Amino acid sequence: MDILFWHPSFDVREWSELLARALPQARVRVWQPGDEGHADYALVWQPPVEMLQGRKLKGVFVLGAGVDAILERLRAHPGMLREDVPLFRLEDTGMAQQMQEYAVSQVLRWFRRFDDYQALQAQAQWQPLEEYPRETFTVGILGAGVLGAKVAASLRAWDFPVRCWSRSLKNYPGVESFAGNEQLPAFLSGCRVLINLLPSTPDTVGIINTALLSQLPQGAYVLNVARGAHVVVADLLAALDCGKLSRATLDVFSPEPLAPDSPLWAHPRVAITPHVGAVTRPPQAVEWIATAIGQLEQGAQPGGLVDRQRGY
Ligand code: NDP
Ligand code: OXD
Repeated sequence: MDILFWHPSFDVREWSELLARALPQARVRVWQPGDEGHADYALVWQPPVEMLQGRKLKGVFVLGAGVDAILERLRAHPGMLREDVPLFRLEDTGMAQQMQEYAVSQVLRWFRRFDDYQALQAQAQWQPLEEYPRETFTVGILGAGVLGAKVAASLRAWDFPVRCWSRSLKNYPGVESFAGNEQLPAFLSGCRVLINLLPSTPDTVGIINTALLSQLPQGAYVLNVARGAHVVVADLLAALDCGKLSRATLDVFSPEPLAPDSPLWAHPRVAITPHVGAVTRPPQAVEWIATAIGQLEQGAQPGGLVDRQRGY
């Protein structure tokens, strides 16, 4: 079995060793320009167009949860990947726990007003602030898939009211579910905190804009850990500056890295992390891919199949 590998920054040695252990029958090679040799599978992140073009592969595995980058490239170069080659993405493989850590720590920081206390400390002010009632500190999650569902469960464990919004209705314990554009206003009107965990698709690009933000309660908080393309930055800044939003925490940007002259860097009520919400963990990812390849070889259908039309 021949596996092609391409990633702009991953440690190829580590991945090759893990793959050799998990799939001893596989020969793994890093794709080089001009390589048109036989391959059964490809493991990729933002691959060059020529790497996959025309190849009759049994499967392509994207080495992350989001497939927006490869699908955008595919829209620009329709011949880049044959229609009959199944495209898979990673489901969880250790990312859900990281997202839970990020979301819970951020929500608790806002709920306990630690940023406000930090500002008071800078002025040497001893001033207890009014507490936020937990029962109205509702957290709403845009996107209720693999990561959104786990983040919702972790916030429920802290007894916050939690709601989610997705395309189809969900039945997650203790979580209020809203679905479709018609239920978006009702969902938003109760979100003291809005967490974005949607995939970036033609339907969701720019969704966090003035029209959406204006439907949140006054003084809401926004956490974007999905994709930068979801946020209209000028609209977010306007909502912060007029007091509609209390604070925003952003992990993802368009483009990345965030430009040094972006007004987001210095904004006193914006917190920034460099796309570290949940990183791919090689051992778990390889285990998951090896299992999926085993299933494909047996004629079974593994999870993580991407619907190219839907965009996720
Ligand atoms: P999933 O595909 O499992 O979940 C996507 C969710 O979004 C589903 O609930 C889906 O609804 C919903 N959705 C999609 N389109 C729409 C729409 N038009 N309207 C309403 N709901 C919609 O993805 P994951 O949970 O695995 O990952 C989510 C995203 O998180 C990734 O696409 C990636 O961009 C981002 N990410 C960011 C990382 C970081 O480090 N910051 C790391 C990993 C991922 P339904 O269930 O009804 O289909
Ligand atoms: C991903 C990411 O999609 O790292 O996996 O953002």
